[in-house]
Order: sequence, then structure tokens, then C-alpha cells
Amino acid sequence: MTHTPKYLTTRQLARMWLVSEATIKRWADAGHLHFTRTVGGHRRFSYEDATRFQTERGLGPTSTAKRRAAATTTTVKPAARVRASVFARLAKEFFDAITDGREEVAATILLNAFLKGVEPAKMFDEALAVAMKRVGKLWHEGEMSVADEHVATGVAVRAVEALGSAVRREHAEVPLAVCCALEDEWHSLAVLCAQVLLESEGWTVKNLGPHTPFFALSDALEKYRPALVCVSSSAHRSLERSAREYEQFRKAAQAHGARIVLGGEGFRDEAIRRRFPADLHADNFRDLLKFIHQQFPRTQA
Ligand code: B12
Repeated sequence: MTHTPKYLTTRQLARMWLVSEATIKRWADAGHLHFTRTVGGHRRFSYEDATRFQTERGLGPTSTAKRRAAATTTTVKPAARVRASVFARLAKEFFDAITDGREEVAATILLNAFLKGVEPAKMFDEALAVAMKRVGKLWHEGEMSVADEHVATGVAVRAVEALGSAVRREHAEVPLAVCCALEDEWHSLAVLCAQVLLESEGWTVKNLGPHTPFFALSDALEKYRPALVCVSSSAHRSLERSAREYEQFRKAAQAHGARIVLGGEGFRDEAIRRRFPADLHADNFRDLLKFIHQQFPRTQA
């Protein structure tokens, strides 16, 4: 069984952020970085507080990775192989946690990965989605009950929400995105992941959630004037109707200057992509991340 410690030590944080232990203590004692003390008087930092501080200070994944690279004098590691095994382990630990119903452990796994420099986009594509596919397979093969599948998904949702509240950045002026899943679509996790990914990149997000008809999305265009709209679908219940309503929505989005990103299995097929033209047909969250970096470079920290 996975055992994930609840707190981080001064030394662990110093190693993660490539600063001295004295710096961590100074930040903590100045009240910037919240901590508690052990009985023996040692400082302990929760994952949530450490993650929030990392985000606020721009010590986030990208900068951490860059600083690590700068601090390393050795040549390039066999990154692809190392990364693959890291993600495989992450996916397994996350799967174990959600199928055991261990909310705190599941959240800590995501927060810990973020602290270690894993971008949310990669975390979602290569660990969370992989774990969820395994859940889906077991359910499909009758090896997991519907009840257990629901519990596991609920735990996964709350873990992503916990990550979201820790990585959200407060900015005075930020671009706004609207995210949702299509009408009759009850898979909500991918939309939530899109929200957290965008928030970690400094966006404000209105998540309309699952089962959102196109007319409601058009209303949201009027109300929020988003720069970006992200829509997820796992399958179309009525393709003709959906394509018709999409066309109206797309015209409204163009009139408002909003870009459209479509993702999920429901938009994977090339023929469907032609019927649903968009600024991006995303295969995964890395595609979305790349797209916003290219299209909205000013939002980068
Ligand atoms: C959890 C789950 C449910 C839960 C959802 C609860 C919730 N709150 O979300 C419940 C129990 C409600 C459910 C219901 C159903 N489900 Co279901 N479900 C799943 C499961 C196990 C996980 C889905 C998930 O959250 N994945 C996590 C996300 C992050 O990953 P992802 O969906 O793979 O998305 C990736 C990409 O597609 C992309 N992406 C997706 N959307 C977006 C959006 C944007 C903007 C971007 C950039 C990227 C992107 O990025 C992700 C990461 O790379 C999958 C199993 C699987 N193989 O995926 C089945 C699965 C999706 N479900 C399936 C089915 C059949 C159903 C039901 C029809 C079952 C039924 N008979 O009632 C209903 C449909 C309900 C409805 N009308 O929507 C099938 C879908 C097959 C298909 N394409 O038609 C799957 C694949 C299971 C299977 N093996 O058959 N399900």
C-alpha cells in the first residue's frame, strides 16, 4: 500500500527549490511560508502550503526545471526513459489511492508531483488519465463494480480540486476561459483538469461543468467575454444536432474573438473534426498547454 507522508521537511524543500535550508527557515520565520513544529521543534510544511508558496513565488515546475538544468553540470540524462518510469509509478500510486478511497493520499500524490516539477498537463495526461483508463477497463470487464468506480472517480475529482486550490494564481488582470463538457456528457474530470491547468498558468476559469448545451455556452460568451473556450466530449449522443448547434456557437465565438479548443474521444475522429472546426483539436492537455503558450504568450509568468 502507498504511504505518502503528510508533511515536508526544511531539507526536502531546500532540495526541491535549490535554495539553502537557511533560506527556507527565513521564509518560514518571516511568515511567508506557513509551517508547524514537531514535538522536537523542527519545522514541518504541508504540501498545500508548500505548493501555494511555490506557485506564488514563481518557483513552479518550469522555473524549477530550468534552475535544476542550470545547476547541473553533468550532461543530459536519458530523460525519456526516466520520465516514463516516473509517470508509470505516479499513475500506479494514484490508481491505488483512488481505488482505496484515500482522498488525502491521492491529493498529496498530485501536490507532491507538482512540487517536484511535474507540470499539471503532463500529470493529467500521463498519470491521472492512465489511472482512470485502468479504472474504466476494470469496470468494462466487470472486475470493478459501478459503486467502486464512482468512489474512485469522486476521489480523483477531489484530488484535482485540491491541486487546483494550491496552484491557482491570483492576478489583477488575467485572461478568462470558459470550460465545459457537452450536453448529455457526464464525464467531468477532463473539464476540471483543463480548468486547473489553465489556472496554474494564470488564467481565470469559469467551469460550466458537465451537460452544458451549446446555447448555454453562447450565453456564457456574452456574459464573460472569454478569450478561450474549452469543450470536452467522450461521445456524441446526437451528432447531427450537436454539429448544427455547434455551428451557431462557433459563429458567436468568432464574433467575440474567442478561440475554441475541443478535446476528448468525441472529437478524436478526423471526420468529426472536419464537422466541428476549431482553433485546436487537442489530443491531450499538453496540446492545450502548447496552444496557450503560443497564442497567449503574455499570460506566461
Ligand atoms: C469516470 C468515468 C465515468 C463516470 C464519470 C463521472 C465524472 N464525474 O466524471 C460515470 C460513471 C458518470 C461514467 C458514465 C458513463 N461512461 Co464513463 N468512464 C469513466 C472513465 C472510467 C474515466 C473518464 C475520465 O474521467 N478520464 C480522465 C480524463 C482526464 O481523461 P480522458 O477522458 O481519457 O481524456 C484525455 C483526452 O481525451 C483529453 N481530453 C479529454 N477532454 C478534453 C478536453 C480538453 C479541453 C482537452 C485539452 C483535452 C481533453 O485529455 C485527457 C488526458 O490525456 C472512462 C474510462 C476511460 N477509458 O477513459 C469511462 C468511459 C469514458 N465511459 C464510457 C461509457 C461508455 C460511459 C457510459 C455510457 C456508461 C453507461 N452505460 O452509462 C456513461 C456515459 C454518461 C454520459 N452520458 O456522459 C466509455 C466511453 C466509450 C465511448 N467513447 O463511447 C469509457 C471509455 C469506458 C469504457 N472503457 O468503455 N463514466
